[in-house]
Amino acid sequence: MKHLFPLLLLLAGACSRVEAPAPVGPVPDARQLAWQRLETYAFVHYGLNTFNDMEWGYGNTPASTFDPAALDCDQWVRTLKAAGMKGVMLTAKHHDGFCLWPSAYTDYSVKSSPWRDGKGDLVRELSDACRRHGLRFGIYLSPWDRHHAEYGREAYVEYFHNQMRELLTNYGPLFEYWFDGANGGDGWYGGADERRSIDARSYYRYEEARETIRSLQPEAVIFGGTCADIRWIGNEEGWAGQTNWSFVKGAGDQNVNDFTHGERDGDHWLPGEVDVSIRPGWFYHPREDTQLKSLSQLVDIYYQSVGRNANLLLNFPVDRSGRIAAADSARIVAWRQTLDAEFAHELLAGADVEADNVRGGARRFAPGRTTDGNWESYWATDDGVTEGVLTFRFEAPQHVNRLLLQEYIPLGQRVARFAVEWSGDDREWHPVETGEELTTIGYKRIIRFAGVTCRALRVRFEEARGPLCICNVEAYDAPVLLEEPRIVRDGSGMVTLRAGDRGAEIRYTTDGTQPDGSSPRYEAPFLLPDKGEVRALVRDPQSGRMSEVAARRFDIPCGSFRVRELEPGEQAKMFDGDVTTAAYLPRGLRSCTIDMGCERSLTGFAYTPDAGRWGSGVVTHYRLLLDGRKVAEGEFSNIVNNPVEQLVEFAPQRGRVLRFEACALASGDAPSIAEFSVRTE
Ligand code: FUL
Repeated sequence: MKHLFPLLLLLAGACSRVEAPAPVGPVPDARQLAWQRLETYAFVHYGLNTFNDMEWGYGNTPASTFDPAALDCDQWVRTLKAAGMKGVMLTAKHHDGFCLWPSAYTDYSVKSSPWRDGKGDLVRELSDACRRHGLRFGIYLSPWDRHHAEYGREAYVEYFHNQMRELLTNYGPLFEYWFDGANGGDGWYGGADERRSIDARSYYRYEEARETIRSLQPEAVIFGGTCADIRWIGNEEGWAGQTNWSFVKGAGDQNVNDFTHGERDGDHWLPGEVDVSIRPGWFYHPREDTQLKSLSQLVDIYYQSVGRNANLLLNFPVDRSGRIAAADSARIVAWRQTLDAEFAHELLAGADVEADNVRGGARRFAPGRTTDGNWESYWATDDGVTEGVLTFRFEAPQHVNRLLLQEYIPLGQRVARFAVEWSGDDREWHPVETGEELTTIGYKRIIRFAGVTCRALRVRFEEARGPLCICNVEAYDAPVLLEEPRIVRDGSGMVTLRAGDRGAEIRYTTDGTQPDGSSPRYEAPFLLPDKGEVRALVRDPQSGRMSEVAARRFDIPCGSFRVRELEPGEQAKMFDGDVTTAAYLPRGLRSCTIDMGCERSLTGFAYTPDAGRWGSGVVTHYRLLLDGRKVAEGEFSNIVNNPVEQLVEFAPQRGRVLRFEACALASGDAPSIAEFSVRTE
């Protein structure tokens, strides 16, 4: 009888039509659903900043500076398509107000530049290239405009809406429309050169903007503003929360309490988008040519965004010539090839699937729906059943290290906690080893775990907001990733090389040449007491396969410098090459005095704030004195959103004692210094 029961249920289910589970709100609309399925698409930051080596132009740079010699949108789109990107978003206008299209409402645009003799239209060229290659196109239009004389007053809002209409009308269908939330206050503003503050919630008239977008571009999802369809994920580092609900309390994205995780009791569908740049900055800076994110960092970003129920908007800072730099294209194509290799052979398609509950016993909701390759069909449980077990059995032992899960989100996001287990004999079960909290799933969740050879895998759904609706489960055996090594130098000049994989060996050079399999093998930390460059790679001794090359250029070590205001233990954190340890100046102090021990000829300095989760004291405006003379002063643009090393260069200056002054802080009342170093002649 025990065995007959499921059969009878199935028969009963086949005879009567079993209703689909009722939605558990909130649910996505068709536009949000179509967007979610794009998963990965590209951002391009391009404009006057590219030519001025800036992140946030002030709004006073002449339009004539914009002069790419070999701009080629086909090259961008071909590269991005090869990287599996489904669309491209362009900064049609960034905070500096310069327009990449010949707007009828201003001369501060490509039409006043030498590029294509003032007849160019970059928005047109890119949207056309996207159409030719079958990619979607999207627009970023900065609400903040540091150039416009009327910014802060009514006339600017008219201008902003007029420009929006131009972009929505003239360039074909858009998949996404981005309103950036940044507003630093100060700007050139037609020569006024002052600080202007606005109330972003009311000033830009976002409600009206939404109506315009809806009527002219019904497919476009809106990012930012007060009526968003998707939400920022809360950082520019490339990760979503391990718990990531696609909804929040209240409409719009300006009153979200938790961007990174969403809100379980939310009533408004607002899925997350992870925006991050392939280099430290959003715009191109020659000094970042060697600071591309590594292959393994980019692979991590994929798992921490798409693998955590968010979409990935990956930025490419197109270079001054007007092309995606060769290293960036090679890296991103390698990234796609790595992901393709990781997801090459799906293992559950032929496996036997069983569930402990099937909605109404109906075939339509059977567990096999999770492996039929059809996203529209799903396994569901009965009303009131919010826990369940899905078991997959292999014919022969199988090595597995990835599991991909998808909920059928048209009916809402439900799962709040689950476990993944494996068994070698179908009797004893063990949890897989993963660093991840197994909580939410949503549109897609991908779990990486230490490989196991198993006869069976099972997913125990332990908590959900309603009956389970799982439309897809996949398993993979991803090949070992040869991560390039990490290169770190401490204050005394000792260099440590670290590989992600303990089974791999490291080969390196210190003379600026490319290492290969015959370069010296790294055994222990070594001394690099002066300026120099270290390059290293990881090699799999079995197959001889090698990783990409990691390279770092160092100036003199600063561990012998003395900071008058700090205890030795605290000052060491500024010079130890480790950005995860930060010195804080004593409360009330806004500057520190650094004695270099002897006179030196300096050409620059670099500052890194405490970018840790709980870090504060980020210096946004600085002044540097050398033996009492001012040698540099300015703003670290966008340091709050992107708290990476900030390099400031100047004409050579001789001296011994430096004074680093924090003229303004973004948060906290004590300046933080995770790293400080000098550039010498
Ligand atoms: C931020 C901006 O301030 C950055 O410059 C960049 O455009 C990034 C995508 O958004 O808020």
